[in-house]
Amino acid sequence: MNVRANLPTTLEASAFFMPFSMNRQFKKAPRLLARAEGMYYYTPEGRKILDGTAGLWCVNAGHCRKQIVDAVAKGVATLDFAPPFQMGHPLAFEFADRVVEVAPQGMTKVFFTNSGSESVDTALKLALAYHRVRGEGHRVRLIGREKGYHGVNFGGTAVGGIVGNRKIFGALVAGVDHIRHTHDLAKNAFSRGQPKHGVELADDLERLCQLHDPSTIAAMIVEPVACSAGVYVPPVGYLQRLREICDKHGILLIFDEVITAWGRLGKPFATDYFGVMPDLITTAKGITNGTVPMGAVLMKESMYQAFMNGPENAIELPHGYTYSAHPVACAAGLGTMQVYEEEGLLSRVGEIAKYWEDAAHSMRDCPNVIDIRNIGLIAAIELAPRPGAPGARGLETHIKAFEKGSYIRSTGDVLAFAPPLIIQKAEIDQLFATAREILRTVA
Ligand code: PXG
Ligand code: PLP
Repeated sequence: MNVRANLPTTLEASAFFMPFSMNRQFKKAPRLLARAEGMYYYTPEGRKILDGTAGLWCVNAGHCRKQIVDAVAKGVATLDFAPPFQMGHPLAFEFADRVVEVAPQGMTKVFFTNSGSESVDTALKLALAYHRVRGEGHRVRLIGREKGYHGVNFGGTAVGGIVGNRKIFGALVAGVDHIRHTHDLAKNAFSRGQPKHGVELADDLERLCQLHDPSTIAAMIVEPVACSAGVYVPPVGYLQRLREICDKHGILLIFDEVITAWGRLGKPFATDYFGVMPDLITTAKGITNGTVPMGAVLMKESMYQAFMNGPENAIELPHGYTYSAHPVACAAGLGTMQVYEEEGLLSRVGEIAKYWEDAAHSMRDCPNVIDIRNIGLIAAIELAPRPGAPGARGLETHIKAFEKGSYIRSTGDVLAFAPPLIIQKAEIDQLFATAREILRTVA
């Protein structure tokens, strides 16, 4: 047993193994956040930090919104936990119905999880099981895309396409393949919105169909806009083409909307924005404004009904989490939906997207900038890697931005911007002014 008195007091000696972090570097020079309100974080010393990334792409309504905080407080004091297997509580049903009201037309059933990663693994299992219960158990393959990010569980890691997230974790899941990514600076650098070139990259799915025999493929998963790996906006016509190929071969199309849902593109979901209907949608993050962990998988009625054909005294889907539809998460979600609705946040981005785009592209003359791309309230500035030190410019910018009072995330040498949807023009100016000031100093 570790005796309390012997426990360390400095962060460097702390027990906390930080996720997706440079532990040793961080613990030597921490960047701590102590509280938050609206568009801002505050450090323990009281420094104000403009949140340029909505936390981790999740705090869409801004921080510590009273209605959500109150809903959580009331929720936890009323029902702290209820078993979700063979038992229920009213908020789970109410929240599922509320989500479906906002969801793209035709998405009528909801399976709750606790994160984007769990949503992805749930959707992949649903796809396999759906084929199986319909007598197409030969569809066992799952297709992802290079540079895709689908969370960190085994299924999501396997269909994901970020090498660094995969390579130390063994053989992952059998039967997975990937189509090519869509990043093409030679043709599409400095695109505003959807790039013009690259619809034909979707035909790579057809190539995999020919390679594997399409009747062995269960599902294709893509992020409508690939955010985590560096913001890759789909070329014009690309998602439509993927849909057509999936339809031709009976393959389910999964849109991973963990980031793109809940107003990020100016519509409730990216599915609405692009006008392409997937068979399954995964989401998380903004579903509770990041307050209480929660995720969800949305499906069409026909998929749900495919599972409802067996005996009524049998469990239809042997899958679920202890905390599926957790009552406090449902309370947070209902509070969140109320804020989104009252403030029109799921369509607000449409009003500021042009201003945002212009502000982002005004950075073009900064040193080392090789691309700027944007869609909705998302933007990325790609920097040329420092010779021999890829990622160093990105990280240095992130650290300096924090010192200058802005939270700007870097992924490799790509700076990602995705603030809360409540951002005002003055704050957009401030965010890019900080970035400009720093980029001038990053050699
Ligand atoms: N799918 C997508 C498309 C995501 O963006 C996940 C799944 C996994 O969600 P959870 O809740 O399990 O983390 C994500 C998460 C970044 C960053 O810096 C992005 C995510 C998570 C952490 C960091 O871009 N996206
Ligand atoms: N591992 C063990 C030993 C368990 O008993 C459980 C759940 O009962 C799990 C893992 C899964 O946990 P969760 O349902 O929170 O995902």
